[in-house]
Amino acid sequence: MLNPFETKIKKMELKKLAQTLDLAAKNAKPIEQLSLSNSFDETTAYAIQKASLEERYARGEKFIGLKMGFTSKAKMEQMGVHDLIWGRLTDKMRLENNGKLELQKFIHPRVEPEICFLVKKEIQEELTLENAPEFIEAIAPALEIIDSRYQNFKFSLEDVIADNCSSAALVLGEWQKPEIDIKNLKIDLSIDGKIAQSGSSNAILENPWLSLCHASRLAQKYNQAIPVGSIIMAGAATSAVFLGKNQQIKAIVEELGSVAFSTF
Ligand code: OOG
Ligand code: MG
Repeated sequence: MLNPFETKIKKMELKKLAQTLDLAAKNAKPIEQLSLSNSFDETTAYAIQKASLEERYARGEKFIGLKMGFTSKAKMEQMGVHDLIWGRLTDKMRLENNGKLELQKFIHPRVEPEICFLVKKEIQEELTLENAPEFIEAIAPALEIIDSRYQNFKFSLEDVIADNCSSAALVLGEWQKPEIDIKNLKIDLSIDGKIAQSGSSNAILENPWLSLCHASRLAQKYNQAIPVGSIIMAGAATSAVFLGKNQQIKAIVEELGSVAFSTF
């Protein structure tokens, strides 16, 4: 047990680390991995993440949902990290479908194709594969733009959790009926009309619905509400690809359709 004085120090340090990460994102200036000079566990990493989001909320950004990370082997292997993570999304991160992404606002952004769920009933329990569909209004093809605030996109599991799981931006395609079977759908990521990554929705925990179940479990564990209208990104189906200027990015998900943006 920490005595109240130690708790206070800890809170101050937490806030300082959260502000450091928030500023790095805001100014698009990378920082050294926090774990190189601080020792903190996964629970503390989530507390830093929460505190960094509070900086965003204080600037008027609104919570819009959650994202799951490292739900596919391709991503785990690419980043050398081996556990599921989750982060929080805000309205400012959302770019309209076919919109333009200004690369200058990011450090070293990468893009990855995903699937996104829209919540129709508040989630206050850990969902199962059986009851999860009752909570979902629609499903859309999605693109996530991740941008680690750490130099060289290098981090430990605790570092990336504290950094809100590299969340930077997202684009959603048109919402589709949730009855569509989303297992085993082909997912392609194309850049300037050429396929850059190709995978299957099966790569997402062998069933993207399972990612939603994990999101509900983790939200319960960390006391994060998932109100009606929230979105939940299931995690990338392929490795992520670095973005360059003046590119046309598109994800095509079999049955669900496509989603796109361009860079400048
Ligand atoms: C962390 C974010 C992982 C996913 O879909 O697996 C993620 C990172 O790779 O920087 O968003
Ligand atoms: Mg992702």
